[in-house]
Amino acid sequence: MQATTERREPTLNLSNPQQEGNLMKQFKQFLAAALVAISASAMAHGDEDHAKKAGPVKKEQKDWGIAGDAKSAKRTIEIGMGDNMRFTPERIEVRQGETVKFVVRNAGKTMHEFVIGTKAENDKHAELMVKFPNMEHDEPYMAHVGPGKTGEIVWTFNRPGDFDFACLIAGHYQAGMVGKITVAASSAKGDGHAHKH
Ligand SMILES: [Cu+2]
Repeated sequence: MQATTERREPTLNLSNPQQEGNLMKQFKQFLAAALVAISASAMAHGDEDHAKKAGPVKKEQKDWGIAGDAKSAKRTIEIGMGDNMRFTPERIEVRQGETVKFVVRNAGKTMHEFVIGTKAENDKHAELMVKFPNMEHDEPYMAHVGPGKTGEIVWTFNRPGDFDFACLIAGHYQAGMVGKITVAASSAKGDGHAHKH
């Protein structure tokens, strides 16, 4: 037994230090390549999103509304996102039936996202994002915005209630990157505009 040899990974064959060095080198190269691949896919995620927005949006009724058409959006709300894990503004009020175009600007140096949902839905989704940080998620009620970029979504709030908007990127949601949306029930039938006498 040679007690003087350096002990490292027990699974490697230490009888040949040269071979061990090569293995280590290969492993490091592999790691470097993997990191490049990961960051490339993270970037592609953002770009891809822009391309997708041009295509037809799938409209599915959610508790917090339904995908809207840009041409019926009479209101634009600008939202700022920052690396301080905050949205500006943090509170939004809309009326039931309103279609809003959100212009979401990322002033930070890291990726952020704007996801509308119920608190319960966002909680669940955020948990998944922690388990699978690279999971693909893209829905008409979310915008993934790269650093310095701007994203847009159009959403129709056809159901009243209190909802959230949030950045579900792992760590961001947990740091409090959440805002509130209140959708006031339209009191009158019709669109409420025609009530002047
Ligand atoms: Cu974020």
